[in-house]
Amino acid sequence: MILHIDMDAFFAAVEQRDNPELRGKPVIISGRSMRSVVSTASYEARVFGVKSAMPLATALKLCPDAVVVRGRMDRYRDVSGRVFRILRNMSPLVEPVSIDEAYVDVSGCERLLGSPFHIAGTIKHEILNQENLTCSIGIAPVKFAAKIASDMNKPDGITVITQENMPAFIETLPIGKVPGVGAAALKTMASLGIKTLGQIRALDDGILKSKFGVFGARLKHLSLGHDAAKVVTEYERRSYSTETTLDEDTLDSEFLARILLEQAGEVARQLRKGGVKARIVTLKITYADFRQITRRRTLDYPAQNSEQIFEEALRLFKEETFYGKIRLIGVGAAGLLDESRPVQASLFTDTAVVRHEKWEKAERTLDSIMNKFESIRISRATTAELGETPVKGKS
Ligand code: TTP
Ligand code: MG
Repeated sequence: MILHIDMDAFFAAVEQRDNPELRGKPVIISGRSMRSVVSTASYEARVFGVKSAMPLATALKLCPDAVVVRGRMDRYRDVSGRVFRILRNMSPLVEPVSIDEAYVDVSGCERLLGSPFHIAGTIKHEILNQENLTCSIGIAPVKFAAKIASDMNKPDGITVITQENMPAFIETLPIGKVPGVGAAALKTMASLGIKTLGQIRALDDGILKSKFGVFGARLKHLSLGHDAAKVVTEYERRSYSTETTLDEDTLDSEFLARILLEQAGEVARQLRKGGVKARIVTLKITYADFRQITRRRTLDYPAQNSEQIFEEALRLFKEETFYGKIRLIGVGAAGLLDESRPVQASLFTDTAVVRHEKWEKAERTLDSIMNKFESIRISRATTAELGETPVKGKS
């Protein structure tokens, strides 16, 4: 199951928490000029119709007694960081969406932490205890439903949509609530007589495609309760890569393989420096005519050493049928995992694991030698700058 957590009236709640005088009062977070727009408002101000993105002048007409507070972004970022830490203590699969919003996949945590509903309760409890703030949580088998659910009992609510409830949820869900359906799409929906997500199911794929393009196919999936989107951690979104534009276009595979080896070493070094391992290795090639291809492979065992990355990049290289000379070649690593996250070694042959670990150890030793070497170079450069050792040419 997937949880979607969204803090209640986030900026305003932080201000009310930090300043007891603001509690129970209508508070608007905004710039002070009358031309500013409302960033958010406390629930006391929302009763009057004050909303995010509304001009401050309009908001003050609706609610003249509101206290206008200038936002403190640094403060909200700090709080957000601590809230995300609470979430990461529950499950490693946390996807931050915005400063006050995240998905957490709790599928693997139930034996340890209890039912998703129980985990949601624990999260709310922790956030209240440690930060004195409330949030709302949606629980569902898929992301889009969890996101909609978190908004259904705001503030301070938990809403669960079970697998069994999904068909009924979809049947009655107003189409405008589906993430991605904006004002324009809503108008088209109205012209087609579509009011709920459930009605999409009966719509012909051709019509969906002609009216909404690729989003049409996604809507069809959602109407069937399918959402392929996975919870993607920050690490997984990041990637490391390096590429080289060749002095001369070439098809000399031995030469290109040597470059791949060097690039694999560089990528592996970046991974170790970042404290991450990669599950995906990519190969990028630009032909002399600028046509570009990228190939990727998911590894059986997350990599952090150059041997493994080189092996995979070379394999991708060998699988490719080249139709012309190459002008640029590059290696990348994606699908990153925290290096401290244990890998289920039982899934792999022991010899492979031992071999990878040996390489990693060797390269770490090399890293530390290189680091020392770099600091020697730096200290030499500093001395040189001070004029003690005259240096000529490149070091
Ligand atoms: P939201 O989660 O959209 O709003 P909220 O947390 O204030 O209220 P709710 O209880 O409905 O979740 O946005 C989070 C923060 O992002 C919000 O506190 C202020 C900021 N924000 C803006 O600055 N401008 C905007 O237009 C919106 C929507 C949010
Ligand atoms: Mg919020």
